[in-house]
Amino acid sequence: MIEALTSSQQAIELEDKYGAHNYHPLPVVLAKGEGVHVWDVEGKKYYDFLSSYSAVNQGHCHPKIVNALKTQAETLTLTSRAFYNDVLGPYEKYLTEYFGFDKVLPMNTGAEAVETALKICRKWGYEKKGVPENKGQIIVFDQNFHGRTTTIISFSSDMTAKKNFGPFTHGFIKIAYNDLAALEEALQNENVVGVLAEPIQGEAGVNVPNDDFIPGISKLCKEYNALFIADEIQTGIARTGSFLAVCGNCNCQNHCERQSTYTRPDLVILGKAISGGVYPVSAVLADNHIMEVITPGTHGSTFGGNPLGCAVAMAALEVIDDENLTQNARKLGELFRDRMNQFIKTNDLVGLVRGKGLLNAIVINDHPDSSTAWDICVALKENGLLAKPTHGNIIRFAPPLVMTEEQLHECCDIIEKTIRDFEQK
Ligand code: IF1
Repeated sequence: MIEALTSSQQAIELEDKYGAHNYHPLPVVLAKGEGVHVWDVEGKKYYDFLSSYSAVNQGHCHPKIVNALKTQAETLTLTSRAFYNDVLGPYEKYLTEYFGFDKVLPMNTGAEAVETALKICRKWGYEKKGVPENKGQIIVFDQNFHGRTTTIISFSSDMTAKKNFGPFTHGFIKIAYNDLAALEEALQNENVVGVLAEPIQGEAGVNVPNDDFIPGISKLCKEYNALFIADEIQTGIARTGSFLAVCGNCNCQNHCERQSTYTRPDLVILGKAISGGVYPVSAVLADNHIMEVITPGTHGSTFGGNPLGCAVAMAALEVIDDENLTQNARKLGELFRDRMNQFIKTNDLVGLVRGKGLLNAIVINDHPDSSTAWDICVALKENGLLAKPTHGNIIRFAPPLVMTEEQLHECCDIIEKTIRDFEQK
């Protein structure tokens, strides 16, 4: 019998005693979520300004997505891929048409999808580009975050995520982000089979590259016959004010119309908000000439493409359209950065604000090793808004995309008041 929790402190003590200490959460214990709000065990209400790292773009417990979960859960949850099921095909059609690719390989977590994309890229390199087997190299970028499997941390810059987990996987070349000259130099290596990039580096502190960086990756990959792999796990699904962050400044209202500014990667990796934070779903999208290197027995997963996840994902993506969340993210993101830039003129603690759509961050004017950003997040919690530093002195602000303009202004009021009070301490 699971004992009912009577206090937040009790929950924290249970996690401390029985759970691995692989996180250092803010001292708040959530018990309920609805839209842009969450409540703790004692019933205190908060604005969620992290959205579970951009997995809850559609808002907590969105009724349409939860209903899709319930309906499918009472019908058929898992068949494995040993057999067909009546949801996977329709989902694959829906997803590939939604984002404009020929095929999808369905997986579960983001890291699994990243691993899948790396495997597809390597196999394409050997079987299509003619790179000698086991010599394939994939270019990655400093300060990347793509997950926590052994292969992925093999090319991480974060020693905390990497130290003492070796030996590591070979075949990766790491270069400076946002540097097309360095990329062209690295592409001189004929064994390069791909380039893996986040359109905006989330964990690095919402690192927004120059406008020409993403299109430049695509152009150079075509020139040097390498695959451009876009990791849109955190930036995708309307978060940055377009369906995919690689859509750049594309203003199309439809999915992936080949607008002039649209950069089309060779592989797109999706996760997190593809299911609205209701169920683990991830995916790799590519066209036939790439995806055809995957044949029976070369890749798979017990839960990959399960009916429950497919039903949830279709509902979650419909919500993005139904509620115009891409346009809302773009509009509210501009509003948020305007408010923060006005605020920055009035105080010394916040150095700058940066981001795109509703993926933003502020840089605190203190040493990255100081606890100031953390302490500000604890003070924000006391004032009813939940956010968490990415690294050191950077606080990421990423509310659900269903937020209204009035709610966003209220949140900016909370952020500004909290930092002003903090500064006056
Ligand atoms: C943690 C960070 C964010 C991701 C990108 C792949 C993955 C992620 C761009 C892997 C996952 C999560 C993981 C979670 C915290 C969070 C995170 F702080 F770790 F870096 F969002 F910035 N590509 N990001 O952001 O997807 O396997 O987790 O489903 O590991 O602490 P996953």
